[in-house]
Amino acid sequence: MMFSLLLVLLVTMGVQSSPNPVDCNDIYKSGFGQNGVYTIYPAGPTSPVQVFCDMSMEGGAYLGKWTVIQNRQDGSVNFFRKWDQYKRGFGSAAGEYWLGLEMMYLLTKAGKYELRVDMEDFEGKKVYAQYSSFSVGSETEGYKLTVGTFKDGGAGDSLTYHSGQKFTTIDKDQDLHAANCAQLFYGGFWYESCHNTNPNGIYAWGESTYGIGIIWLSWKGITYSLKTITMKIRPVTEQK
Ligand SMILES: [Ca+2]
Repeated sequence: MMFSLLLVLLVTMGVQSSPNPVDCNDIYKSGFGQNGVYTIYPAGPTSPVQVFCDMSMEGGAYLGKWTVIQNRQDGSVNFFRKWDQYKRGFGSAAGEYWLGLEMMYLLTKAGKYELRVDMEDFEGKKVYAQYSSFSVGSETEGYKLTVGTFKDGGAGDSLTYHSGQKFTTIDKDQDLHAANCAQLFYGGFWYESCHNTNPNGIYAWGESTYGIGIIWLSWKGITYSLKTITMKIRPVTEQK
């Protein structure tokens, strides 16, 4: 009896050792190694948010684990949404979703993160693009995007063009084009005038009218809409 109580106490203490994980790396460190949906608290203990965690290993070395901030895979979620939705996030962590700009801001304000964009075409080919840093400014700063040095995983670089840009939605134009790029290209993004990538565009099953699909220009061009695209971030750790 005493033993059981002690065990329950120890298990409870163990779970509570990281009571409010801010990202998937914290989840992993507290003993959860499976890919899947977990709850994180980037905005504090009263604001839980569900995310998909990619806990996979790379080359055996310990590296931080990936927190998915954006995912497209089947067209099941509508991404043509207004500012408030892009700010708060939408969709399902088990499928397609957008984490939300406020959460991205809070996460990347608290620590240094790198970004990886994984993508796949309808022939089953997979490539990626990686950036040495990723941060999102505050709402006052227009949720401005900043990405660091590009590393090629076969996709080429279609995101550096967007670094330094504010976020634009159908109802909030903060891009550099005379018109509203979100209205022109049916998405919401850190448009410039307008884009080299449109990950939140229309799920178009391969063939896209000019620029409106899920585009990654440097890999498949401006009229190919990808099968999947996933944006994920992890804390930058010192290499030892
Ligand atoms: Ca504009």
